[in-house]
Amino acid sequence: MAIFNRFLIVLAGAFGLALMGPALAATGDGQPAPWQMGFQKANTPIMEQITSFHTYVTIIITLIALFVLGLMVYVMVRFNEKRNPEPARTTHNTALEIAWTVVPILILVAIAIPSFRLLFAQYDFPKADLTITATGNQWYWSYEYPDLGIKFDSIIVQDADLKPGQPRLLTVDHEVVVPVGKNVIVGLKSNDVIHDWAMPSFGIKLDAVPGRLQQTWFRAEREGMYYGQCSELCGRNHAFMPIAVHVVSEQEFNDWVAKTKAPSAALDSADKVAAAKD
Ligand SMILES: [Cu+2]
Repeated sequence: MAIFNRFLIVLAGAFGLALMGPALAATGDGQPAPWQMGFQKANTPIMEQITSFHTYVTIIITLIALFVLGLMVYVMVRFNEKRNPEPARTTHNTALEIAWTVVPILILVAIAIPSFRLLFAQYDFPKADLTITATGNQWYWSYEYPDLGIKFDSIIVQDADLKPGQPRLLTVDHEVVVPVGKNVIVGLKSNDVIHDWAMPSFGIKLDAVPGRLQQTWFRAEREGMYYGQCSELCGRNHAFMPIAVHVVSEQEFNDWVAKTKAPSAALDSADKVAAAKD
């Protein structure tokens, strides 16, 4: 019995951790933090919805698991061979059979409704304030602001060249710059193999498929640097084509556009592209 009790304590601890983990672990804003267990802090309405849906489903899963565990413990204790040497021969119980069919259906409906609401919200594109195109290449991203005439490649900064405060494997030479609180439509393409434009704090993870234009959108709520990574195995340097989005005020964004469009500031990164390909 002592072993059994210990088993119960471990199980209860695991469930407790699973529930409390996301709340306890320090989560990074815009980038992962050491020992982080939950999601990164949401910076878009969609990611907020994803986070609360995740919490909701985790609670349902935990209650079901605890309920089944309780039933199993009860059966093992109450109806084991020693306590119950003469097993009953009961079969069929209409009320019970209806209950264990209807209750799971209700649980699934309770999960399906917020799940579809989230899915529709992700595909319900708001009116665009800004459109950008991200193109996956082996192994870097290139970006285009078609309405602003801006185009550049975004290439990882090697460890030796990092400035203080710049995260390793996530920092790029030219970030995507977007204004805060604006609806940004992202068009996604690929020049070679399947890549994936994933931004955890924006709630975006979308494949960039050759020969096909994919679309998603986000509206960042806070300024700052936000990082993601290519999330589709795309070859040898898959881990070295990070995504960095700099969310700035509208004024700063306009300044950046003016500066970037100036011919003298042409973002010539042919050498770095060559380096990224090696
Ligand atoms: Cu990739």
